[in-house]
Amino acid sequence: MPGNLLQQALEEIQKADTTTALKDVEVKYMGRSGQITELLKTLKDLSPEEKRSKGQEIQTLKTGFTEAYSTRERYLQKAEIDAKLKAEFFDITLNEINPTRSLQAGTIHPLSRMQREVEQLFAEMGFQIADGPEVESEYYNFEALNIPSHHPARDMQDTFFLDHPKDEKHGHLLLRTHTSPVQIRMMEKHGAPLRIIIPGRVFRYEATDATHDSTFNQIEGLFIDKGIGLAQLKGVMNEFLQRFFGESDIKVRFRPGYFPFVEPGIEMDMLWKRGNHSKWLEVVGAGMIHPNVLKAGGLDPDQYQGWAFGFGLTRMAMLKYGIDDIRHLHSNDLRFLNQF
Ligand code: FA5
Repeated sequence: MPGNLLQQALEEIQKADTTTALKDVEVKYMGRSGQITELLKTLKDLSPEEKRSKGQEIQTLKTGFTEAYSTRERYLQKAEIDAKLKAEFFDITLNEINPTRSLQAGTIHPLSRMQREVEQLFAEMGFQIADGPEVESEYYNFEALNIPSHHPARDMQDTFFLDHPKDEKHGHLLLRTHTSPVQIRMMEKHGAPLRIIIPGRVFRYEATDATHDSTFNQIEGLFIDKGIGLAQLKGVMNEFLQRFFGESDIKVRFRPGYFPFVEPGIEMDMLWKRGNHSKWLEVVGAGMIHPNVLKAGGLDPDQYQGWAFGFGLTRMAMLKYGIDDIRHLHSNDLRFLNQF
């Protein structure tokens, strides 16, 4: 009976829960010797009238089957794709759940952290923060700082020169050997009074060892106003060191130092403890700004005085964290960096 047959086929189509099972139902009814196919084969033995009525019945059966089949097929295909996608879902919480895989979060480099700390301390003392270019001219790095060419003081800071044509006014380009050239740039730009610090990287063409690197960080300080003296410089430096190193028993010594851009000049050393023995480590150069430097910055030395200092930030990091070789700080060695 075609009506019963359709009923039975539709039930089987609904029951098929995979596309493979559905395919089996299709074979069972519509395959080469499927039940509907077999019914069609019987048509040829019937009389023309019977053929017409039976033919129509079988045709309705076939259409009913095909429609139900395609609807079910589309449904099952979609369900199978959805299941597949669900299985491919990327679980972003996996790293937290799985204790064998830890997430490596980056941290701030000890030098950057120290620089921020120093900036904060000076900001609290009323200093502004500025910066200047790492590629400088001979003029700003030396000339304007009272170090003319052929002055022996140029040899105090061995220099990386850039392969670049010489400029008439500013001379060769170079990698700045200290942060002091920014003193001139600040005077030119802002005039006086000034109270700023200038952190930055500096470069020297010199052999490295445990306390010397060819790239290191300095913090320049600049204070220009009327009636300024060395006493304030010492006061600010002491205050800064006390805040920076906290209550720890730091030992410092001041001594006269020579820099062409200050007069008088001083240097300060700090006691660096390495195991059983300790050694004085030069940490900062400073002094009263030379009148020629004020003039180069466009200021009148009869009206304004000032002092400046240049801290070796990298050396201070060695003292603060007990680092025994300055080169660790630029090694990018995670065994070293992970300690901070
Ligand atoms: C200067 O660079 C002067 N511009 C400092 C200054 C500024 C003096 C303002 C007066 C007024 P000096 O070459 O000494 O000076 O370097 C300053 C500090 O940088 C040193 O005290 C030391 O702490 C650090 N330093 C110098 N050379 C190196 C190096 N190769 N590696 C690491 N730190 C260094």
